[in-house]
Amino acid sequence: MKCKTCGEKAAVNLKQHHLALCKPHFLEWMPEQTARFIKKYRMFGPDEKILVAVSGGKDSLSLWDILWRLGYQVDGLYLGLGIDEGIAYSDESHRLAEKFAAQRGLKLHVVDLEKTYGHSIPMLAQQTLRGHGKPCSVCGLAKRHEMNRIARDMGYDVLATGHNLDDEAAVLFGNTLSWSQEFLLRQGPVLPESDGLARKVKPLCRFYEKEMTAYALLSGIEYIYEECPFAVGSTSIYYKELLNKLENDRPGAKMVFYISFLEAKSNGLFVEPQTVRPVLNNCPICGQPTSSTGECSFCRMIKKVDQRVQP
Ligand code: Q46
Ligand code: ZN
Ligand code: ZN
Repeated sequence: MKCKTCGEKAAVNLKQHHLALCKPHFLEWMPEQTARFIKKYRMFGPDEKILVAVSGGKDSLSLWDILWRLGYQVDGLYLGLGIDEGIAYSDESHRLAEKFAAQRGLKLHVVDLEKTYGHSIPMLAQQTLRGHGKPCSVCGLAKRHEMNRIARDMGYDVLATGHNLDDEAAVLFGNTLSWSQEFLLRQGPVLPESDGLARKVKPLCRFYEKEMTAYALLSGIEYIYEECPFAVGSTSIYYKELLNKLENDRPGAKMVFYISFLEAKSNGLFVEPQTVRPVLNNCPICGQPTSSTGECSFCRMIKKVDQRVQP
């Protein structure tokens, strides 16, 4: 197969786009497409300060690389979750995120949960869930809280995450199975800023996972291959497998599923109900907006665990 642009031997075959490209042209095509999506969905402008949440995986490091190549002012944020079940997942992903930043002279903020709050994710999960369920709910709450805190405190305009099309299609599939109106309304490439919450964007939401792997490998990004050990057996992986079966039989189905949803949404299929929005208060501990009248759920969780583990 030959590169559509130069006729040299192709390195990747993007079946769903009917496009084969050699390595240099693929590495040009990905940032060009990303720039197109940033503009199309009005994610951010050239003067805005971007904070990328990096996990040490292929998607977030590739996103950082692409935004840097496109010339944006973009720093990274690594959250040390303290996960070392079976493999030193957090240590290794931290090492790779640091290495990536150092190689390019980029700034990486690091927040270690255990050092900052006294508890890692497995500790918090152990104390709050008491052995019932995976730590992902606790982890999601902590990640949202910390990403917003750093974005706000350090003066970033926008928070970018490396969710790809496979991630977004799996979330959409889950939201559709239960017709979760609230989640369907919030799902999309941009979640606007509101009441002290940073704008969130997903510039890779139209790239297949396979494309992201090809970008990371061909551009020589060293990333952690292992998934978080708690991801094993998760519902989102199950949905991804189902969607991959569909994609195998009907190439492009995943993309159509997601893009049609975005189009339907912009055509008014999901209309925000005319209800009064809850008044948000500021958490007395961290100052972040919360719908509760007291502390936010993250600070409540930390306080509860502090009390439990006190000798
Ligand atoms: S939520 Fe769950 Fe992830 Fe946190 S505990 Fe691991 S799998 S890292 S995206
Ligand atoms: Zn070429
Ligand atoms: Zn709080």
